[in-house]
Amino acid sequence: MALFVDKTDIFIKAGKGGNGAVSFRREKYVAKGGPDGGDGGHGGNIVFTVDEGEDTLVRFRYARKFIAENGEDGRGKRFHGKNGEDLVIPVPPGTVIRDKQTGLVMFDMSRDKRFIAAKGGRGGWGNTHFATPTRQIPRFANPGLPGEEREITLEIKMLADVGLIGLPSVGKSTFISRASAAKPKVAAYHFTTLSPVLGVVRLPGERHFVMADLPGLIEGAGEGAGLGFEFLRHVQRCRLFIHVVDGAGSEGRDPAEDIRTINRELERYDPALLSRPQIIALNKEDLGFDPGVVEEIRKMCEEKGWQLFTLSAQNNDGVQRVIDAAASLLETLPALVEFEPEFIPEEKHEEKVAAQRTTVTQEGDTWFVEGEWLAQFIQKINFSDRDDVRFFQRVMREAGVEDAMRNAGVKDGDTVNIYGLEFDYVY
Ligand SMILES: Nc1nc2c(ncn2[C@@H]2O[C@H](COP(=O)(O)OP(=O)(O)OP(=O)(O)O)[C@@H](O)[C@H]2O)c(=O)[nH]1
Ligand SMILES: [Mg+2]
Repeated sequence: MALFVDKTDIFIKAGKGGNGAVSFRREKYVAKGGPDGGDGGHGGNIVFTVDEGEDTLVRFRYARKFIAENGEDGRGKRFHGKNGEDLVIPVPPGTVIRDKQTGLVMFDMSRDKRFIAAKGGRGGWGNTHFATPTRQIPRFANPGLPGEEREITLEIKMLADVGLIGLPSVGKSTFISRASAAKPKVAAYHFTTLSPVLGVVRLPGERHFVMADLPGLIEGAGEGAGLGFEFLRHVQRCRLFIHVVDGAGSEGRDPAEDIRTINRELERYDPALLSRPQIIALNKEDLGFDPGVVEEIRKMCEEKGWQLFTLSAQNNDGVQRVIDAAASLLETLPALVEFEPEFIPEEKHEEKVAAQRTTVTQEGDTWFVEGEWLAQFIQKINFSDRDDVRFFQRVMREAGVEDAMRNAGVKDGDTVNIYGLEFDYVY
């Protein structure tokens, strides 16, 4: 059996930014030139891309740590450190990336073919940035910032238009082998199919749709029984279900009850699945159906708005009618389900918690305003850009930094230093 891995946890870490350099120009006959320390390079990002040829996450079984390159430190003569290379991780189409801790969706790789899951740290500023009229000889530079890191969960949710659902041994694999070129194993025992199989169903005029044969579902699947739970995630994207039923009750079961069982499990797993359209494919007609049972199912289908077909997949009798019905129904249905990103990286929260993490202390004539977030935030601001400066002012105000300064006793005209940015305070 081919090894099938469709869910796995990995650790990703973007590169650290290089440190800014402290350096001074050396000139003939000049004791000490101006600062010329260059900036550190940015750390490499962790980037996910789609590999169309891949359909499992098996390559992540042994490789679970992904660390992108660090940025190089800046050097004298304004040399900018080299940026770290991005680390590119290809994943199969339909992979959903979640934050492991919260379980929230970070990105669905069917929305776009490229996603930066962890940003590299910014390189630190060299001391060239810190020369001010009051400080001609800045003997410090900023350190590079750490890259983002987190545990994430990768999960394949197959990109199939139609999902074949049903109890074990009802004939799902037989059906897909008639409807497409896919040739999954067919056998009389339960759980013959152990991993999802995709088949392309060809239609007239070069059209097609993608169908997925899934392992059988059983009572309790929605809560983890059997193999069903493992694979129910794959049907979440499906636009339509072909619900295969052993209409002859050949294993001594009641076909109408079987339909209810499967729907209960769908609902338990994800209530949204219950409103997905279904076509009931009453299979094994060659074994003979009880007319009373067929009548009961017909009523149930009318009530639910499901189409009903009888067929014998084994004899290839009636399969085409189910395909045709599925094809025309698909034309009326919305596109494949995509998962919205729900995860908000911490950075966006930083302004809100900023106030509690800001300290204002006086040393000599200068007020120092400090806070870990502030050290990072200030590096993102380009002080020669008016919009950036306005943004900076707004954050200082809204994050409560100005209040903190006033409360500490900073007065109009006092000298304030925020990580090397020195200025006269103006109310
Ligand atoms: N008589 C009859 N037998 C069928 C028909 N379709 C499938 N079978 C038989 O039913 C058994 C199960 O068929 P599969 O196609 O493997 O069933 P499945 O639903 O894929 O089963 P799992 O993968 O175990 O969930 C096999 O012995 C098939 O030959 C049919 O139309 N008539
Ligand atoms: Mg099967």
